[in-house]
Amino acid sequence: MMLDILTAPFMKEMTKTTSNLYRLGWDERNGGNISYLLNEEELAPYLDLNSVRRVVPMNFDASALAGCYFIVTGSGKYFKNVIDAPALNLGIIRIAKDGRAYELLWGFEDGGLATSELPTHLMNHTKRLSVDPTHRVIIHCHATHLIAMTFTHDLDEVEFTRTLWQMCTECLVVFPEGVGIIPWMVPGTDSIGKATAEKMADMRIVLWPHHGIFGAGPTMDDTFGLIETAEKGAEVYTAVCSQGGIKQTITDRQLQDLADAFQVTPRAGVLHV
Ligand code: 2HA
Ligand code: ZN
Repeated sequence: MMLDILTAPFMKEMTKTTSNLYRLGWDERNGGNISYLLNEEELAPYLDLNSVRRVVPMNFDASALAGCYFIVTGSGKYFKNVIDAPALNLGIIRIAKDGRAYELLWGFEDGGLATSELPTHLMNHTKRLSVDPTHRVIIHCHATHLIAMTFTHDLDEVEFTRTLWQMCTECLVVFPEGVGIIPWMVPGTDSIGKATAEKMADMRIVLWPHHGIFGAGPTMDDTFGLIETAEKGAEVYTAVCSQGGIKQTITDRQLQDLADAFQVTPRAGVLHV
């Protein structure tokens, strides 16, 4: 007999994370999307993996992920509503053998589809898995202060990274590789997926100016924590600017000492020591 899938650990992580993102104000309306790579052993107690509900074609090649399972948020669905109706707002999909479709195994019960940002999610997963075999989670959200900062701060990655590192001592330790920034682009497209995934080769955070952020990591906690930490840096920056600007900050020398103490390697070219 199958266990109740609503009690599965990965399901709880999805409902908790979508609720938290909503509560934090980073996923208004249908904003944001999450995809979480699952393995067969995690799913098998809850789901008949031979029973495909629907096959949905995709217009890009995801063959690098053929046979991979993901739990994903739905296109047009509200994070606010996930906790009360997971089977409407979430879906479990498997990438088809030829990489040109996904098979829906569970969820999207009103005929819904996987997130509109699926190309970016799948391209990011492919890229992150090629550099980190433990990788599993991609989260996109509309983190308020980070979006605001893309209006007021230089969009140069090195400058943006240094500012975030300066705003909270934790930032450098949590994302020593810094943040990637792509140009403004139309969301939901293959092109924005490709541009984001290119950055994901070296970085787990990519900013979409005037839109939001993508984060990647091996666990839901880790990925959520990464986004939270970057957003905290941006929130502090906002307060600092509104208090009249920076009078003193963490120096590059101090940031290097911090990196040495925590044994992380800061992105090259940011610190001048
Ligand atoms: O799914 O956030 O970028 C809604 C979005 C698109
Ligand atoms: Zn978005």
